[in-house]
Amino acid sequence: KVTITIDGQKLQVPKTSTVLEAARSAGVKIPSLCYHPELRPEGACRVCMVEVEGARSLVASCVYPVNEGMVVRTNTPAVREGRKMVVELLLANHPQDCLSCQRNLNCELQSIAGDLGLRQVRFDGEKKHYPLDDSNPSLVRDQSKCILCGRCIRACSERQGVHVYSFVNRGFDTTVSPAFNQGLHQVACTFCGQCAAVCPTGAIVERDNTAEVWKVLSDPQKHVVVQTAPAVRVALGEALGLDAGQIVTGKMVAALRRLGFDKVFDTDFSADLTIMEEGSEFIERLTKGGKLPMITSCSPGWVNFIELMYPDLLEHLSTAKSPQQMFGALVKTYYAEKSGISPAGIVSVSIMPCTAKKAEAARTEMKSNGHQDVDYVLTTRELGRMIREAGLDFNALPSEEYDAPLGISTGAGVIFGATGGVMEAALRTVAETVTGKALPDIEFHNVRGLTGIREAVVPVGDSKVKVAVAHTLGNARMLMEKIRAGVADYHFIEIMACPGGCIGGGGQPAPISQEVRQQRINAIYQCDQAMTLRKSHENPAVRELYDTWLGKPLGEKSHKLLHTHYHP
Ligand code: HC0
Repeated sequence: KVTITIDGQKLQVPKTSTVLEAARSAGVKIPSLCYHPELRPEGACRVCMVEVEGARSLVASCVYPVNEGMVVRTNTPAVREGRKMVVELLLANHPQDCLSCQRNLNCELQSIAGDLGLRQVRFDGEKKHYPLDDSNPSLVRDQSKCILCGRCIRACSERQGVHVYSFVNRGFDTTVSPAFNQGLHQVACTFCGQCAAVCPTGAIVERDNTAEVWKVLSDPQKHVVVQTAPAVRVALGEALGLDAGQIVTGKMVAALRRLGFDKVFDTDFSADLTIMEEGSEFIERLTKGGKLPMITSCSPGWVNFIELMYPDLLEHLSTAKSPQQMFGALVKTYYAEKSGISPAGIVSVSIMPCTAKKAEAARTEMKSNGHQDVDYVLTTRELGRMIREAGLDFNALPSEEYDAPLGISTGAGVIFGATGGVMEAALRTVAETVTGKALPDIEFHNVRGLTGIREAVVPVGDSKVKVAVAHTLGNARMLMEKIRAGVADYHFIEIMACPGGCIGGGGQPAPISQEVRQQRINAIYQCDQAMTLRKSHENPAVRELYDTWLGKPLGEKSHKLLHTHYHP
C-alpha cells in the first residue's frame, strides 16, 4: 500500500493502483470516456485529467500510477477548464443530433457534457462524414459518432479474442474500422455486440427493428406471437429506470399484451425442449461413441465464432437449434396447427438480450414449413424503448402470466440466461434420465459463478462426466485450442459468447459492470428457486408436445424441425 492525498483526503491505496482507481475507491468522481473498468486503460481521451503536485502538466488519471506521498487535486480551475476543452473539441466534431440519436439520454458523451456544464461549443470545425455500415442484421456502425475512445477495439480483442476493429489512418482522418474498411458482414465478426455494449456514444448500436414490429402489431390480418428469452426478465427493468437485478417477468408479460401481441410465450419453454433434445444427443454420443466433447450450440455469437475460427471442430457442436429457433419452428408448425391459423398469417417475434440472435434468425436454413422460424428479433433495449414509446407506466403494470402451452416452463429453462445454466439444466435431466432416479440435490454449484472457465466432474450413474463451462469468446478460444491440440478430456462443454452468459448480452441495457452481472445472475437463480418444477423433463407442456405431436427426442419430426447444420 502507499499513502496519497486526493483533494485533501489522505488515503491508503494498493501501490499498483492508478490515480483514477484510487480516487474512485474513495468516492471521488472523475469523469472518463475511453476508460472502462474491465478493459486495459489507454489514456486516449484525457477527460480524466487531474493535477498531480510536481507533474509538469495535467495528467490522465486512468493511466497515471500512484506513488508514496503523491498529492492529487481533481477539482481545480485548470482541471475543470482542461476537461471542458477536451469535451468541447469532441463535440465540435460530433453530429449534434442528440435528440434523434438511439443513445439519447443514455450517452456517456452527453452526460459528461452535461456534468461539466458545457453550454456552448466555441469551435465550428470540419465534421467527419462517413457512410453508415448497416450491412448486417445485427449491428449498425456510424463512424461520424465515434470519439476514438477505442473501447470497441479493446472489447473485441481483449475480451472476445476476435480482433475485428483497429484504428486506421492518421490525424483528423483516424477512424475505427474493420480491415480494408469492409462491412462487419465481410469480416470475422460474430455479431456478439460486445462492442456496442461498451461504446459510450451511438457509434455502434443494434439494428433497430421496432418500426417493423409496430407495423405488424397494427395489422389486423397478422397474428403476432412473442417469446421472451430467459435473461430479459432480469434486465428489462434497468431500461425503464429500475435497479439492476429486479425480476420483472409479470410486468413484462403485461406490457407485451398492451403493446398488442396476440400471444405472449416464453423461450424458457423451448429451453426445456432444448434440454430434451440436446440431453438425449449427449447421452447418445456418450453411450454409442459419437464426437466428444459435445459443445452447446445455443449462443449464436459462439456458433458464428466456431464457424469462422474453428471450422475443423464443428462436429463437436450439438446439432440442436437454439431455444429461440426451436420456438420459432414450433410456432409456424405445431402452434399454427393447434390454433388453426395459417403459418403465413403468423408473425413470430422474439425479445432477446443478444444482437447475434438477429443474425441467427435471418439464417436461410432457419425455416420450417417454408416460413422463417423467427421473423423479428428485438433486443431488451428495443423492448424498453417500445414500452416508453407506448406511454406505459411499467412500474404500475400488474403482474400477468404467460399464455399456455408455449409459456409453460421450469426452473431449468430460466437458468439458461446465466453462464453455466445450460450445463446445469442438462445435468439435472441427463443424470435422472440415465439413472432413472431422482437427484438428491439438483443444484450444481460448481458450474455456477463468473470465473472465466469452470470445470467439474459429475457422477452420472456409474460413470463420471467431465464438464467445462466458458463465457466470453476469449475463454472459448482457450478451450478450442485444447481440443484442437487433443488435450481436452471433457465430455460436455457449455460456451456462451458474452460475459456472464446472456444476462451480459450485447443487447442488454447499459452500463453493465461485474456487479450488475452478479445482480442479474442472482435474480436468475431466484427465478429458478421460485418455480415448482425445476427440471426440463418434468415440464408438462413439453411432455404433451412429445406425446401428442412430436414423438420422441431425436425422432424424425424433431430432427426435421429442431436440429440444424453448420457452415464451415
Ligand atoms: Fe440466451 Fe438462449 S439462454 S441464448 O443466453 O440456449 O439470447 O436469455 O434466449 O435461444 O433459452 C440469449 C438468454 C436465450 C436461446 C435460451 C439458449
